[in-house]
Amino acid sequence: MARQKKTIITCAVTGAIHTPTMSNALPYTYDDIAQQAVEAAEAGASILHLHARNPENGSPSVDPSDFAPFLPRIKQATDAVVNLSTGGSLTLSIQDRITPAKTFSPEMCSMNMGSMNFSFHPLANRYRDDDWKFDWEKDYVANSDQNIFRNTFRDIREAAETLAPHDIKFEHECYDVGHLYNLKFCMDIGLFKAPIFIQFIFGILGGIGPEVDNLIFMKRTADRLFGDDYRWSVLGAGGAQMSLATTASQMGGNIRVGLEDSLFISRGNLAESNAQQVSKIRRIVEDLGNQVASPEEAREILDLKGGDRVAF
Ligand code: KMH
Ligand code: ZN
Repeated sequence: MARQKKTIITCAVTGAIHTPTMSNALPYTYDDIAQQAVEAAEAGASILHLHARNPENGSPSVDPSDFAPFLPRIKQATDAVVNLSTGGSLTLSIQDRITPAKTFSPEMCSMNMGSMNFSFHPLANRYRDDDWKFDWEKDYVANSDQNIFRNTFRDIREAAETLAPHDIKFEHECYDVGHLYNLKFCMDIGLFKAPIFIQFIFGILGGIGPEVDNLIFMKRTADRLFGDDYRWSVLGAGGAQMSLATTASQMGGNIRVGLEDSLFISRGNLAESNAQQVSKIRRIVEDLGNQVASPEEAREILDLKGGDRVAF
């Protein structure tokens, strides 16, 4: 596909993997999610990938009432594209998971492209029993070794068909090469229209590992399957975040950072905020000779419907 001139930075602000004990910087109140999202946009993120959390204890939430308090604040304070997660729970049904996207009709939302093991249970070993800040955290993390992240073809079809009237661009989350073939099948039956936006994901336990060879393999496969009909971005989970983002930007791709994907700013050092990660990767991208896309440029590259057509 043609090399893109500007690099879109997505910031995934809080997610549903990490828990409050793991970092004081992880936002979970409405105020903190709003503030960190706005600061990430000011630092150079043109897309904000957002999950909600219970503001009392930080547990992941797909309840629209936990999105409603921060979405208008973000919209008023930034021009960034809002992208809502539809993968915010490893146990709830696809209909529950897409309820926030259905309610708020954002410009973008995630679309997970296959069922898989999805685990972060090794993180539980880093904490002693009395370290955990909230009751739910230890079991949530330790028991993720029994998670099946369910995204069957029927789930994907239901999500795509339910959301079709909203004209939302999907961030197709592909955690392994087979997910690209799932996506191709879904495109061929007319569920998604070009240009599609693929997030290549590396380093989730249950998905493909964070090696550069794998990035090249995923990219080549996508080139073969989708030709000019796709745009792409890379998310390295954990320690691979900054290095894979750097490589992806040099290869002409877009990149995703944020505390959803890694809590660190460098090896062994927790990030102070989402904005700190965005500033770091922006500096790297620019030092290496690329330019960062503005929200308007991201809208053009991804053919988005526009910030005036959302319902918040
Ligand atoms: N947590 C990421 C590895 C979603 O929100 O739908 C993938 C993700 C999924 O962002
Ligand atoms: Zn997410």
